[in-house]
Parts: sequence; structure tokens; C-alpha cells
Amino acid sequence: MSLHVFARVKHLQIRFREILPRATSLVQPGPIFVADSRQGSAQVAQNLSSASKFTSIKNHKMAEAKIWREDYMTSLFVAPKPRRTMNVDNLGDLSAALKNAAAIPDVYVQPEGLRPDIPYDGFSKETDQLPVFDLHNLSTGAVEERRRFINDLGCACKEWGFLQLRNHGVPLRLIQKMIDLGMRFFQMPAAEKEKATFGQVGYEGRHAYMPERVHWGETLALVSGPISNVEEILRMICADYREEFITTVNEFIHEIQKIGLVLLELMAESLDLQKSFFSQHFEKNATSVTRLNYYPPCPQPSMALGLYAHADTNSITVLIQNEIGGLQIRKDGRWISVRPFKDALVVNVGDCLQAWTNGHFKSVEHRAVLNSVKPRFSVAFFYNPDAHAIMAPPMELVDENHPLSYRPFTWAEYFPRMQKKRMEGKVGTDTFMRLDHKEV
Ligand SMILES: O=C(O)CCC(=O)C(=O)O
Repeated sequence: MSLHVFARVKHLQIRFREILPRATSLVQPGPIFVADSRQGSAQVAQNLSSASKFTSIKNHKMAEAKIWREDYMTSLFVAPKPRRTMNVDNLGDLSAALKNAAAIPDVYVQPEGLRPDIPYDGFSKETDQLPVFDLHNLSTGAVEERRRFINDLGCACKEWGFLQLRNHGVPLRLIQKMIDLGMRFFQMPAAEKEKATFGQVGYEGRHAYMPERVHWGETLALVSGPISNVEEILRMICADYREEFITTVNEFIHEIQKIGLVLLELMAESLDLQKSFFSQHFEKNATSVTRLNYYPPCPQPSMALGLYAHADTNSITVLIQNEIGGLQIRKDGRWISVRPFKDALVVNVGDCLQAWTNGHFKSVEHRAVLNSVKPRFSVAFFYNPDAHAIMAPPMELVDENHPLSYRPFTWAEYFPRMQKKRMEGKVGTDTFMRLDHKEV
């Protein structure tokens, strides 16, 4: 090693050691709030408030972790959705009413620069370059083949931030059932769907996050960890398929989590890290959210968006979709349509993993575009670690070409900041955990 390189590595190590204790102290296991997933939200809220009254808080760092716990749980489970800045119709009703109309209401019309320049089925030659992996090859292949698979997976995470996965082991009948039941949910009357309104999550059919933009899509968001509210939310609807829906969603989450762990292990291996480097933090108390997205036909698909361009703020996302198509990703500044395969999982890197890998993996902007004929449906599983796990870029990923760019952080620290910013392009990586970031 040249003297110059040695000095630089030393400097980085010192820098890193300075930063690590700060994050570590932030997440000392504080007074643990014990919750039972079988408890309802009212009980959870009550536990939280009594925990805050009776727990002795020894230092303010612990308090910070605990306060976050309280904020997180109460905001997701109890707090109402933020006040909307405009009055928008329930999209399901609106879409039905506009079936043969020529134009959509102005609030759904996107500013010119944001309108989709490529239609939902505008597949190009770049579309077919998006890496597709067959997990079957991994289990049957020889050592050499396994090595190649892992290497290619790493390259996909570095160059594309997106990939598709076939023969992943999630039963296809389960995926189909999830699609069928999810579609049935969104095709119910608005009043029925709105029964599943629940804190910050649950059903949302009037998306108006931002004053000037509304997207053409309905969602049903369900928290599965550390406390699940799947049952509680879905029990609010009256439908003959309700019990089947609950079982299917829970089974689906269970299966996707399993494949998520496998992917995280393979991703770690591709970076020459210990296999469990990421996955160990997801095995218990993962803070995951599952979001069902429904995009009804839109009479003016070239003027509106199903979902704004955004990068996922989380670690990894695993997505299933029906056969319609509409997911587009931004690669080297250009939008590319992703080909929909009903048997494949779409996997993408989120902002957290970009920071955790010191920028080796890339989180990439994507959006959902619409069509005027057929409803599109997708389910995104946002996989996140235990809230108190420290996401610290390992020294192995720091070198001359990849100077240390991010400080260690936790989901506990990150989530509340990101929640205010979602759906605003690529926001998660250029904030507080960047070493060169100046808080304004
Ligand atoms: O529907 C899609 O294809 C995209 C979904 C998505 O990006 C999301 O839910 O964050």
C-alpha cells in the first residue's frame, strides 16, 4: 500500500470511529415497550402512554429511541392522516364516473415536465436489458455458477438498482390469490373501502400529499412489524372474502420476508461481506410495510401519473404486479418501462441500502404510469430492519473510489424524517446521514 493510500485509509478509520459511537449511543436498547401483535391499536396506544409514564429514562439518548417508538407507533396506528389541502373525490368513484369522459379534473393533471413521456406499454430495447435472475439456477448450479450468479446480482444492484426474479419460491398460486383478492378489495364501493381507513396507513383513495399534485391511484397500506395491524385493518371491511384475504395477506408477507432474507444474504455476499451482514437485522422486529396499489383506468393517461417519481426510502422493496404494466424506472436520466411478468418479483434497492453500502448499491427513481382501458394492480413490500439496528457502511466498502459518504444511522432516526418527504423524487440519501450534508 502506498503511503498516501495508507494515510487516507487511516484517516477514514479514525473518522469512522468518531462517528460510530454517536449512532450507537442513540440506539442503546432503551426501556423496551412490550407489545403483543394480538392486541388492538387502542391497547397498543394505551401501553405506549403508560410505558412513557412509568419507565425511568436514564439518559436522553435512550429517551430519544423510546420517544421515536412512541411517535412511530402512534403515528402509524392512531394519528389521523394529515389534513388534505384540497377536496378530491374518492378515485374509485371518480374513475367509474369518468369511464367515457374525455378529460380528467385539473387536480390530476400533472405539470408538463412531470407527465409521462413513454406510455405504459412503451417497451424499448433497454426494457429487455433489465436483469432477470432465475433463482432455480442458484440452487442447482455448481460453485462456479453460484459465484457468477452472486456477482451478477451485485452488478445489477450497482448499475440498475432494480432487477426481476423468477423461480423465487413464493408460490405462484399465492401471488395470483393476492392479486385477485386485492383487486376485489379495490373494486368495492368507496364507502366500503373507506371503512379500512386507519391512522397513517390503511386505505387511501384521495391521495393529495402535496398541495399542487394528486396522483391517480388508490392504496391500502398494512404494517407487519414490529406489530402487525393487518388483521385489525382488514376486519373493518364487510366482505365475504375477508377471512381469506387476511390469511392470504399474512401468508404473502411471510413468504416475501423469506425471499427478502435470501436476497439480503446474496447481496451481502456479492459485496464480499459476511452473509448475514444485512439479514441479521431483519430476522426479528423488521419494520416492514406492505402496500397494495390500484390504478383504475384513466381517460387521459398521458396527463396523469399513478404514482409520482420517487426512490424508495427503505432498504429493499419486493413487488408483484398483474400483467398490465406501468412501472417505469429512471436509468441514466431516461425512463424505461419494466415488462410485467406475473411469475416474477421485481426487486429494488432503497435509499437506506444505498447509504448502508456506502453508495455501492443504487436506489433508483421509479413511477407508475396509467392506461385508459385496464386496471393495474401491484403490491410493494417495503422491507426494513429492526428500528434500532445500526446501518453503518462497513470499512470493506470504503476505498479510494468510494470515500466514506454516509454516517451510521438507524431506522428510528431516519423514518420520521422521511415520512414527511415521501413521493418527492430521490430524497432519502441526500439528507442527514450524508457526511457532507448541512442541516438547513
Ligand atoms: O405500482 C408500481 O409498480 C410501483 C409501486 C411503488 O413504487 C410503490 O408502491 O412505492
